[in-house]
Amino acid sequence: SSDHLEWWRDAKFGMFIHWGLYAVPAGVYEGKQIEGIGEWIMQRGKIPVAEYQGYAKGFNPVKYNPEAWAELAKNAGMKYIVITAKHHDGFALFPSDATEWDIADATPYKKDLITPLAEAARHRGLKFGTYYSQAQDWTHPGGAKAGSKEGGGWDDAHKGSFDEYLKKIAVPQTREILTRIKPDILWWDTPHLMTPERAKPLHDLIALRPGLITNNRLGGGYKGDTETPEQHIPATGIEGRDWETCMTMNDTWGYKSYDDNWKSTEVILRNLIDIVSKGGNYLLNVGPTAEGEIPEPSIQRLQQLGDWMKLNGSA
Ligand code: JFZ
Repeated sequence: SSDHLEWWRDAKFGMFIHWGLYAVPAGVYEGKQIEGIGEWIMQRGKIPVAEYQGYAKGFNPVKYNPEAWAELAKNAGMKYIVITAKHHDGFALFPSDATEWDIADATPYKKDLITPLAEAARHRGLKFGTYYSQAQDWTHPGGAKAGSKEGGGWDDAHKGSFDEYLKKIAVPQTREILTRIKPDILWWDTPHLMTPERAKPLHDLIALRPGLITNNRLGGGYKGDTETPEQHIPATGIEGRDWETCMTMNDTWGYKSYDDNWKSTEVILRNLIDIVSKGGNYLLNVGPTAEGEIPEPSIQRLQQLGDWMKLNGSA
């Protein structure tokens, strides 16, 4: 409940983008469809680190068109975009000096994926946010793994100190994001193993970006600015807190080639109206392919939402 949230409260509707190397296997490992959300395939398939790293060589999103993505969001009536700068697989979609496990060093594409989207968004008057998995990291030694104690994992390469991981990867990368990409929103996720002592150095970095909006998933007792109900709409909103329902259009965040369980445009529109009527924001997800394309069913739905917005004077 402070002024830096003013634009966010007015915004109501944003685009969430889960994009990363998991779009290469796209839900299939060793010829088998792996159950669950696509961006968790490394964990669900217990894929060894060295093997997963091979996906980077197949990640060459030459069809990526950040201008078209920002235009799609804008025309759907969305006012901001939040993209995965690093998800749980530890891979950075921006060039990072803290690691070689990033777009610049590990892929044939080599070019930053995040800053061009920030620029395309801002060029259209949209705000820009970065998702950052601060605790879970399934590649860098010591990173947290859901369901495991410190140092646990499914590969010897996971062994290491969580505190060292925070010091060498999470803190420097958060600083890179805040000073180079300069987002308006920092979207933390899954605070596994986070304590007040561990969260504090990350929390202290927020001061680098005056006005930055953060969510409630840093951990260590920090509440952030916004609640993040996941895949559901609280029946009567959330008393005394700003909130944002994040939701998929099908059943995955990261791209899966065979997930065809798309919500209808009507359902998505009803969700938006329901959420806004209860005082919340709607962060609606798209999961682009490894070539850099937003799936056609998502594009169609966003265009239909835009048609409704124009009829009703909100885009
Ligand atoms: C997390 C991630 O693990 C997932 O891959 C995706 O990025 C999603 C947006 O966030 O998943 C969660 C986090 C929190 C809850 C459920 C799933 N929760 O609080 O119920």
